[in-house]
Amino acid sequence: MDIQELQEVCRQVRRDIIIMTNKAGAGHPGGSLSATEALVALYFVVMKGFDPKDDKNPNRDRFVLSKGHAAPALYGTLCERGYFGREEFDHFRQLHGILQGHPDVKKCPGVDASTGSLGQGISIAVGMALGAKKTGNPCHVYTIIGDGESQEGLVWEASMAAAHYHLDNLTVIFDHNGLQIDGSNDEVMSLGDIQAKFKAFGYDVIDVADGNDMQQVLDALGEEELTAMILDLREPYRTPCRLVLLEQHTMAEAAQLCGRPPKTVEAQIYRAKKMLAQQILQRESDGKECVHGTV
Ligand SMILES: Cc1ncc(C[n+]2csc(CCOP(=O)(O)OP(=O)(O)O)c2C)c(N)n1
Ligand SMILES: [Mg+2]
Repeated sequence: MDIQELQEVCRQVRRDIIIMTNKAGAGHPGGSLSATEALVALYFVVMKGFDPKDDKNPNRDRFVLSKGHAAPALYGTLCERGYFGREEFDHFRQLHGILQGHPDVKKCPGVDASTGSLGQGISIAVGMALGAKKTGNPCHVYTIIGDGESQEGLVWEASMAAAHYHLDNLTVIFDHNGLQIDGSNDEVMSLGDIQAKFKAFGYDVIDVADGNDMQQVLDALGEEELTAMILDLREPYRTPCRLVLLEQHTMAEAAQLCGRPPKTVEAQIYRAKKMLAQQILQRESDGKECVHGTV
């Protein structure tokens, strides 16, 4: 598949994320959209041995979505990869559907681990990688964690174990979108120098300047020594824009879409507008082009 085809798959996954979460009136569109390129790169290019018709191949690579609330992005990718049909999206987050709010290994084809409790997915991935090493299984284990998720102590316990057992068959992808449910990382609990922290825990780190750029994501995942990859998604205009777009809904609808009380959503939109205004001013003072209202 060439880069244009992969980008087209990403566009389709993005459409599906929006349609799924809108129809269900719940879910996490933001964290799903930010992880789209990483997931499509993994399932269409990087991971070996994935085949919807032969899901039980013991030597195939493994994937754990540690930030399990980004399930819509995983579902969109698995559908594009042929694990199930698009009609399943109609039952997203419904009782007895295969596409639960968080990935369920017993219900959804192609899912390798049930996740959703932040911090646990990376721990499962470490266990899988350790098990593979001990049994001589050549598979590689990939996991995506969120930046808010890294505030969980479990992430660092798992990382310490990964270093102790020399798990060079594990790659942690860190989705650094700068936001979590209650605001920006900096407002909730600032992460400090996250690259230095991963390095101190023994990872070989690559910082990807734009985690929504398919070529950059593929280049980083192609590196031999890679054990941790930081997807930087905090480029101005991305996330605030999405939040402000929610204003097109009534506050009750917007709150339902975010899965948060109206007051919290209102506060986030207010903050997003402030960020956007600052970014527009900054862009103008840097002499960069800026189209008001459509950024
Ligand atoms: C242990 C645990 N605590 C709280 C939650 C509720 N929760 C779901 S998503 C989320 C924010 C996660 O932020 P981040 O990891 O940055 O995700 P992203 O920005 O990618 O959506 C929280 C607190 C949870 N799922 N698990
Ligand atoms: Mg985040």
